Amino acid sequence: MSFESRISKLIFEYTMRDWLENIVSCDVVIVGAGPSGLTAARYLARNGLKVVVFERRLSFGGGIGGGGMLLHKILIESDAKSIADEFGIKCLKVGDGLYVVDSSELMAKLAAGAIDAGAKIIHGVQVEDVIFRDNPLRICGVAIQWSAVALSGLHVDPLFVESKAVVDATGHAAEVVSVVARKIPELNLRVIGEKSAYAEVSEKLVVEKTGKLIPGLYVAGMSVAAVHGLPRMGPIFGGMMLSGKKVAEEIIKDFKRI
Ligand code: 48F
Repeated sequence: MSFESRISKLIFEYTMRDWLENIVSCDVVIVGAGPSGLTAARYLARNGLKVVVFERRLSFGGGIGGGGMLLHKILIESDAKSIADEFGIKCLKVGDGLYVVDSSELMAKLAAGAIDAGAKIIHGVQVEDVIFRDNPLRICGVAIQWSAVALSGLHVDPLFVESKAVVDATGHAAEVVSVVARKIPELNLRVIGEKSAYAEVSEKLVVEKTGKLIPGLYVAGMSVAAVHGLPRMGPIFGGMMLSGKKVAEEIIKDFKRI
C-alpha cells in the first residue's frame, strides 16, 4: 500500500470509528460552537455526558472573533468571571462590574475547555432539521449535512444523529427552533426576533429565559433573544457564557429525572 493510500485509509478508518462510537448516537447535540454552545459543551461533558457540537463553519467562537466592529477586545460581566476562571481565561477588571478579555483567547479557551472536558466538536457540518416522535411529542435528534454540500446547492439528502437533547445555540437566527416552528406547527412555537439594543436588561433576560422549550429541545445564547424577542446586546459575552452554563445545568437536571 502506498504511503498516500495509507494516509487515506487511516483517516477514513478513525473518522468512521469516531462517528459510529461517539457521534451518531449521543446524549446531547449542541448546534453551534459560539460562546453559549462551547460553554454548555464543557459543563455537560464534564458531567459525563456524550456531547457533540456541530458547527457549520471551519472555526470556533461564532460571533466572538468579529467582536464589536472587528476590535479584538470584548467584555464580560463579573457574574461570568467564575466561568472565565473555569476555562482559564485572563480577564482585566475595569470597574462597573466589567472585565476586558482578548477575543482570540476567549475563542481558543472556550473551545479547548469544551474539548478537554470530552465534548466532540465537528466542523463543516450544519444541522438542517430535527428528528421528532409523538405520543408524547419530543425532539430526539437532528438531520445533518456537510456545509459544503449546502453551499453548493446540490440536492443531497442529510443523515441523522440521535440524541436525548438538542440545544439550539445557533445565534441570532435561532435556526433549529425556526425549523421546528415551521415543520411542527402543532407545537405553536414562534421565533419573534430580536429587539433593538438594551444590553443591560437583555444580558439578564437571556439567562433567565434560557432552557427547555419543548421536550428534547433547549435554547441558549442569542437564540434565546430571537425566540423570546429580547433586545440585542453587542460585544459583551457574559450573558452568553452564563446562558451556556444554565442550559447545561437544566439538561443535567432533566437527565437525572429520566
Ligand atoms: O452567533 P454565535 O456566536 O451564537 P451565541 O453563542 O453568541 C452570540 C454572540 O456571539 C454575539 C452576541 C453577544 O452579545 O450577540 O452574537 O448565541 O454562534 C453561533 C454558531 O452557530 C453556528 C454559526 O456558524 C456560529 O458559529 N451555526 C448557526 N446555525 C447553524 C450553525 C446550523 N444550522 N448548524 C450548525 N452550526
